[in-house]
Amino acid sequence: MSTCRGCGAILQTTNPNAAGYTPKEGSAYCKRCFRLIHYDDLTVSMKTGIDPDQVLDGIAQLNAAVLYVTDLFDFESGMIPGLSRKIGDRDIILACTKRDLLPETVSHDKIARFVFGRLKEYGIHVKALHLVSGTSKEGVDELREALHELAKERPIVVMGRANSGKSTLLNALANQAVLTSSRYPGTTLEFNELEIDGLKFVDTPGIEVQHSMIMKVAERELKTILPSSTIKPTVFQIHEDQSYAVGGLTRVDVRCEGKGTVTWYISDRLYLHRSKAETADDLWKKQYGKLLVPVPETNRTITRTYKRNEEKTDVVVDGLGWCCLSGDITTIRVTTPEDVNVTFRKAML
Ligand SMILES: Nc1nc2c(ncn2[C@@H]2O[C@H](COP(=O)(O)OP(=O)(O)OP(=O)(O)O)[C@@H](O)[C@H]2O)c(=O)[nH]1
Ligand SMILES: [Mg+2]
Repeated sequence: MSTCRGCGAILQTTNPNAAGYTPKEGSAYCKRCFRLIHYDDLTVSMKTGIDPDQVLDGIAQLNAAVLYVTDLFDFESGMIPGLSRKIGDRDIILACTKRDLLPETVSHDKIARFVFGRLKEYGIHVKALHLVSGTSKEGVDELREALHELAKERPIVVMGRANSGKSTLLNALANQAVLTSSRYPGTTLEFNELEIDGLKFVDTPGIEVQHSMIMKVAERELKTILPSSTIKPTVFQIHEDQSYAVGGLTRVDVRCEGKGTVTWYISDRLYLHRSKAETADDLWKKQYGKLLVPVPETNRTITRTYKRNEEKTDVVVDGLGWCCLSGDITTIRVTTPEDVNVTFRKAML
């Protein structure tokens, strides 16, 4: 049985609503990939339904070297629990992709130091780290060389969270758009082999981004929340308590006992509203869903409070971005939809 070149699904001509459907026998791509590639139109959503354990177990069963792909913008989402347990003994190269989304002025060394620090905390060991971009092709030639050295007659399996940029990176390595990529998580549906310069690669379905803002908004809003060009940080110098609303998706209230700086790293298509702490509740109540859009698909929220020490701290909301806090900001309250991960970390940039 043949499979779709774009997503790996088994091609079939009987069920238009299921994966792999094509109206024409002998097609190279399924209808879903065809619509995604040519019209950016998602006919069948697979943001849930791909079993992460099955994917990890499938990867573990291959006698392969591993290209682990994480997204530098959504870095915390990319750290996969159980990864060391299941494939920790493999030869792993980590490709941190979407380098083009971070300001060019930030040095590679600084980012690499950050990444190695986080890997240590998560207990993940890799042979090498490459900072790359599948869209601008930065770092791709060096990665290709490293993969040739790593492979030693074995295939290379490409793994990572959904939407991290695996298929885009493989297309960049191949110098042609063979695989389907899209902003909708769950684009690649099955293990999908392809050969590049004599090396055998296996593209895999992304591990579901369960606790991310991506899962809490309607698919049409992904265009708003996912950045597509270099992030321009928005900087606020503050002297009093303040509140920030990212549309109706997240609210961050900060207590400032002197002078502080709040720098936001989010998509420039998102509406960021700053207000004084006293007026923030009223604003949220009156403007939620009006001025403060987009809103999540759920009304259930959770608020976390964090006491900051001296370190420059990032408050990261999976799938949305982060804000960096420094100076005399002492307490931070973060409100997000329930079940979205929030991480307080030493500043990345
Ligand atoms: N700016 C930027 N966007 C990227 C880069 N790589 C991927 N993207 C975008 O990220 C989104 C996801 O890319 P995919 O290649 O489909 O990601 P994937 O990891 O294969 O996703 P699944 O198949 O769902 O697991 C798409 O909108 C890509 O255009 C990159 O290096 N830079
Ligand atoms: Mg893919």
